[in-house]
This record gives sequence, structure tokens and C-alpha cells, in this order.
Amino acid sequence: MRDQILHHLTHTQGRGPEFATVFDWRLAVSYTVRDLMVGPWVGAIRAARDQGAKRVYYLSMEFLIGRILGDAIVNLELEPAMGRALTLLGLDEQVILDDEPDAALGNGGLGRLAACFMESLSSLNCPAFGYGIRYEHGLFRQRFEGGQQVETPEDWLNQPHPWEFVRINYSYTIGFKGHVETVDGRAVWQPGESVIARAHDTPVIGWQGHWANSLRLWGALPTTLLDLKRFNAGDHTAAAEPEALARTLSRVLYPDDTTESGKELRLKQEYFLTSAALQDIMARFLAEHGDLEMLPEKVAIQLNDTHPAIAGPELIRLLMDDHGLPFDRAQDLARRTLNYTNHTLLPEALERWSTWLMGRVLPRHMQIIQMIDEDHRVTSGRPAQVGIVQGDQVHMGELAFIMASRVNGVSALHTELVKDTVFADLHKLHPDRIVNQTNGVTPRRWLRMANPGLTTLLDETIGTGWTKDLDQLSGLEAHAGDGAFLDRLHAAKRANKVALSDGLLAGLGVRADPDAIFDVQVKRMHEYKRQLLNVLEAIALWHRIHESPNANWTPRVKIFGGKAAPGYWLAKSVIHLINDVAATINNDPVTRDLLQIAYPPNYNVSMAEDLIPAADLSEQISTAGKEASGTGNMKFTMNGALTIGTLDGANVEIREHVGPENFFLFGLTADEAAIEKARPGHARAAIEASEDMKIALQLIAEGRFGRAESCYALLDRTWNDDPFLVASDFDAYFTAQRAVDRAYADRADWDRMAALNIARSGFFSSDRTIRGYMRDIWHAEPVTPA
Ligand code: 6GP
Repeated sequence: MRDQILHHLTHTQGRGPEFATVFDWRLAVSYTVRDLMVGPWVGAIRAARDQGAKRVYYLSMEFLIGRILGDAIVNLELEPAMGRALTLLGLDEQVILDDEPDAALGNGGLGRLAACFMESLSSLNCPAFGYGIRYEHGLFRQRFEGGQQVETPEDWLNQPHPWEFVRINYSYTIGFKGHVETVDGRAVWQPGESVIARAHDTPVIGWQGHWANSLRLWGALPTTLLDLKRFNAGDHTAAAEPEALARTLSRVLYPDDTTESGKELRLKQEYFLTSAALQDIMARFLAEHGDLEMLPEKVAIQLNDTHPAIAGPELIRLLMDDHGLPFDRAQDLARRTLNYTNHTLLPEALERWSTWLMGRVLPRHMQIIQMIDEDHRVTSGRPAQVGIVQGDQVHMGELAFIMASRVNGVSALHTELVKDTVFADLHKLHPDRIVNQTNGVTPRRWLRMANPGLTTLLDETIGTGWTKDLDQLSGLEAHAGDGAFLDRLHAAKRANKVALSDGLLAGLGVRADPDAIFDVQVKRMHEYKRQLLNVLEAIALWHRIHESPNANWTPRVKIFGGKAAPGYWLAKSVIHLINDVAATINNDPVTRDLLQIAYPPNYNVSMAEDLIPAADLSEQISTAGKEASGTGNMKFTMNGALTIGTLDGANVEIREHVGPENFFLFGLTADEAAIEKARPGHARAAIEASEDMKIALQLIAEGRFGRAESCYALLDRTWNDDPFLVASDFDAYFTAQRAVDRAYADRADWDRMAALNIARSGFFSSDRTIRGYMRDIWHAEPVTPA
């Protein structure tokens, strides 16, 4: 290992050890590890082809991968050899690992789920490709200035990315605009613009290195590099225009989470990904099987939300216009090949494009969409309001549904709500189409890699088998009454808390006592996720401590993390409020040993890997009915945090699995929330009824935490509208938090509950989820390499 690292340092990086920087070493280490991925990778691709296996294709506008090196070391089981090699070279492993920028090609849950799925697909030997866009700039970096979020561009590709292989021979032309002609009775689309999509492959290595699939990300290139005529005429800037135009397609990730952006560039990005992926899929399929009728038998395509929903019309277009199939055959084959996952019910996230824009950017697809819509109307006898094209809008949800074999929700509750709300009419027409696949997360990254202390304890207590069969964690049940085991569990958690306190939190100037409750809410900033409820509780608690400073308070460190979409000013004003409240409370001599608030900026996958293993309490407090599933909630549970949460998304299933006595439940149910929201004056009535809530709002309005003006809109919305029922749930939340205080004070009992949370978290492995997709949706089988 040491020699390989030195070899790559010299021959790949072109550096002598005495001149090498951390970056040089990190690349040399990465190439050394990558070398070990290539064998299984090529073997997997060969085995899938030789055995004529069905392939799974996961189309996603987002892959929120994070760092790759540490994960690859874990999956290839290179520890402790790597540790020894680096010691021999005089290098600090943590410094090397931390040098890698996060691959942040996603916003939040949907993108991180895609990354967990890629890892599980490889760990389960399921032949698969992930298809996405190779954004030059991933999710923006977040800083705080005067407590307010400031965004700066992210530039992970400013340096060589050691994990990818550029495939110049896998390039496809992607057209836009232009017009459609009819030649010999066949439609011929003459695009007015085109770009090249070029493949960049990253191997995704599965657990124990038996299998690796490809994450194939498309970069955009111009069809002509340079307008030479203009260049020679001296107009150098204009000469580069075609290049600049094409490159914008893969330049930036849209920073919206669960909101639709409605921009022409976004539609073009979605089509760019989808068309490149489908052309690639068809090329591979046709090389292996001549017969188009075999498509559904050999290809399963999963659409990660509606972002790639143009796949329906695109696949029909390829089958009709390139391969000469009639519409009915093409549509039938496409539908039997495609599936769609819905990730949110929020109305602002349901993608809609004007027929005008769709017709202008993708004229042939607009025709095909109308054919699909008309065919569906005739064959299903559907009511008028159910169509894809409604008025002058193309509804991508309806399009995805109508063109899918299976439509799935991401938790049991969410799937029922999908049936009852957004797709109620279509569900009645196609009662077997909607199925549930509750989300999961990969235990390799989120437990074995992120929490080495707990991993050692687990390995020593129940063996290492849990890593690939997370249900084996149930073996811990037998130890939940064992004092020595619980002491070790406590010590492992405490060590993570000390590391967090001395590292990230100390860097922020927050004094975090490792024996306080570490209470963590990390996720995108969104009104429905109710970070506002959490910070209002902090204010009310602060006030209560002041009223009786000598009461028996349980010390608490509240930790927030998350980014707001740049245009989402309400979410941004919550960030501002949290930072202002922290500045006041953290320096209060009366309460500072009892309550601290930390909001480290730029929450990302790497920060999650530090925060989650150090958490005692997981905040999952969305308004019931709004969080489709959640996946952070599962990571916390696996790492032995207890949850305070509503009956929302996968919280419902987490509570069922860990047992209601090991979960702090509060708040309205989804049904109750819907009724409460419809009640006129609910916000004001709830506030009037809650002393603590009233005081918290009053302290903000008085300017106790800095300029109150910056909060007026927020206060106004809470008083008059409160669409996410912060006020209605406030007292229940406050009371549940006091139950948490009491429970935490009984250390042995808390540790026992934490142990049971871990022991019963096996269901939430993404391996279980992927097996469910393979069985119920893709009808795909694992493959053994030769
Ligand atoms: C998220 C959901 O909000 C979250 O509840 C779920 O766990 C996650 O998807 C994975 O299924 N949705 C998004 O991130 C999103 O952008 C369009 O939805």
C-alpha cells in the first residue's frame, strides 16, 4: 500500500515526496484506492453483459455523494492496512480524508437517497447505472454574515477529481428547439440547437468490494468548439459563444429543494440528462439484444421524482422516430420500462411547464405528450381534470404517472397520502400502480464509516455481519440490560460528543459540555420542517430557566444545520433568528451552562457524518403530512439518538420499530393537522392558549435578540396564518421536551433506550429498500461475477 501510494505520488501526480502537499498525497492515496475498485468494476460490467442481465437505471438530477475516499476504504476493508501505510509515510489519515471536497451534486433528501441507493445497488450485486449531470458547481457554500445566510459558488471541479473516468467515445447529441417535419409519413425533428453530452464514469464500490456499478454523469460540450470565422476576424469573445452556451447546461445545480424553478435552463437540463441517458441505454440494449420487444424484460428505468419525467415522451420518440415503431407499440414498451418515485406532496414542488415553453424547447415532445394524453383520455375514460395538459400547462406528475408501470411513495404514510391527494383520480383509474418503498440509508457510510467508535462496540458484541445484514443489530437486544455494555455504549457516544465539542463547536465559540443533551436538527431549511418551532422552544426554555434558575434543569446544546434556497426569504429569516437568539443566549451568564445554541454554517454530507454520531436527540418535528419520509431520522436512530418527532413520514415506522416507549412523540396527526389548518383563526387561538409561545414571540418582537424588524414578517405569518401549525403544536412540543429532560437525567435508562433504538433500526437499511425495488418494481436479480 505504501509503495503504491508513493508510485502514484511520483508517476501520476508527478511529485517527489519532499515536495508533496496534502493535496498531492490525497490524490496519490485516492488513485491507490481507485486501482482496487477497477477490478471488481470491470468484472461486474462484464458479468452483467455476459449473463445478459437486466439492468437498472436510476435517473436523477441529483446525487449528493459527499466524500468518496473514506467510504471506499471502508467498503474495500482497507483498514488497518491504509492506516499503517499512512503512518509509515508520516501522514495523518484524518487530514488526508478531510482534504477531499464533498461532491455536492444535490440539495437534500432526494439527492442523498440517490447516493445511498447507488451504494446499496453495488452492495447487492444488482447491475445498475446511475445517470446524472456533472455539475461544475454543486450546491452553494453557505456563510453567515451578521447572522444572515450568504451564498458563494461551490467549485469542487476546480481541482482534478480523481475518481472519474472520462469516456470520450460515449457522447450523444442532444437537440433543442427547431421544428418537426413529416418525411414519408414519419416525423423528423430538426433541432435548432444542439449540444454534446459526454460521459464521466465514477465506480461505486459495494461492501467488501465484490461489485461496483457506474455513476455516469453527463458533461455538456458544444458541437462546434470555436467559431473560427469570427475568431479570425478578431472577435475572440463572440467566437467562443457556442462553447459558453453549451457549457451552461452542466454548469450549476439548481439550489431549490422541493420547490420548482420554472426556468428554461432547468427544462433544458432535465432533457439533457434524460436524452443522454436514454440514448445510452438504447445503445447498450441494442448491442446486447436485437429485439426491441425485449426492452421491458432487460431494462428497468427509475425516475427520481418528475425531474426526468420527459423520459416517457423521449423513449417513445426514440422508438418511433429512430426505430420506426408505431405509437401504440412504442408507448406500451416505454410504459413497461419506466417507473416513477414521488418524493414530496408540497404543491410548489409539482413541476409544470407552459405548453408554450415545452412546445418551443421540445417541439416533438410536445406532440408526443399530446398523443399520450389523448390516448389516456380515450382508453381510461378519465374525468376531465385528470389530464397531463391542463389549460396551458403540462403537468409532469401526471405525465410521469401515466407513463410508469409503478409509482412509489417513500414511506407508508406518504404512499397513502399520494393515493388520497395528488394522484387520487389517477389512482382510482389505476389502483395497482402505486406501491410503497420506505426509504433507507446505507449503514456502511452512516454507521461503519461515520461512527468508528460504535462500530467497534457492535463488531465486538454481535460480530461484523450487521454491515451487510442490518437486521442483525437485533442481537443487541440481549445486551440492553447489561450494565457493562451500556457503559461502553455511553462512552462511545461521549467520545463522539467530545470530538464535536472540541472541534467544530469550539471553533464557533460555543461551549458545549459533553454531558449535556446534544439536541440536533439538521436538514434543509423549510417552513414545513419547523426549525422555527425548535428555536421558539429554546427561547421559551431560556425564559423559564430565568424564572427559576435553581430548578433542576438538564443542560442542553441545541445544534442546527442546514441551507435555505437562496430565494426563500422566509427560511432565511429563520436562519437569521436562530443566529440572533444564539448570540444572546450563549453569552447569558445565568443560563450559559444550561443552554447553548450552535449553528455551524455550510451543513453538508461531511458535517452530517460528524454531527449525527454525536447526537443524543434527533429533531424530526415537521408538520404531520408534509415530510414524505425523511432519511436523516433513520441515520440518527442507527447511531443511537432518540427521536422527538411527529407522526410524519418514516417517523411513523421508526416509532413502530423502536417501540413507542423509546420515542418522544408529540403533535397533531396528519388528519388532525388538515382539520386544524382549515379552522379559521387557528394560529391566534393557539398562541393565546400558550403562555410559553406567547412569551417567546413577545421577546422576539421586543427586540430582545437584536433587530426585531428582521422578524416582523415571520411574526406576522405566525400570528395570522401559521400554515405549518407551529402554534398549534407548540405546547405539546414543549411538554415532550421536558419529558426528554427527565429521561436524560436517568443516564442508565437513556442508554438502554439508545441501545434499543440501534437494535431495532435494521429495517432502515437502504439494502432493504433496494431489495424491495428489485422485487416489486424492477423485477431485477443480483448477478454473481465469474
Ligand atoms: C425529499 C423529501 O422531502 C424527504 O422527506 C425524503 O426523505 C427524501 O426526498 C427522499 O425520498 N424530497 C426532496 O428532496 C425533493 O426535492 C422533490 O423533492
